[in-house]
Amino acid sequence: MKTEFIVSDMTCNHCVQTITRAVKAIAPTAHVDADLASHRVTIEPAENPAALAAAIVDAGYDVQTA
Ligand SMILES: [Cu+2]
Repeated sequence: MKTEFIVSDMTCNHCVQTITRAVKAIAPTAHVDADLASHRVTIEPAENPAALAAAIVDAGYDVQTA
């Protein structure tokens, strides 16, 4: 299963790295695609989307379900 979030305050490559690291911390084998232009973060597979969203929030970002 794939999940997509909109992270509107993901504005630079540092944000991308921080968010990718936060996701990988709880889903080490997931593929994370973070697109700055659309602010869209795609995670696949995403077995626990709520936990992934919480990890991104904990990293300091605002998460909306895409
Ligand atoms: Cu940034």
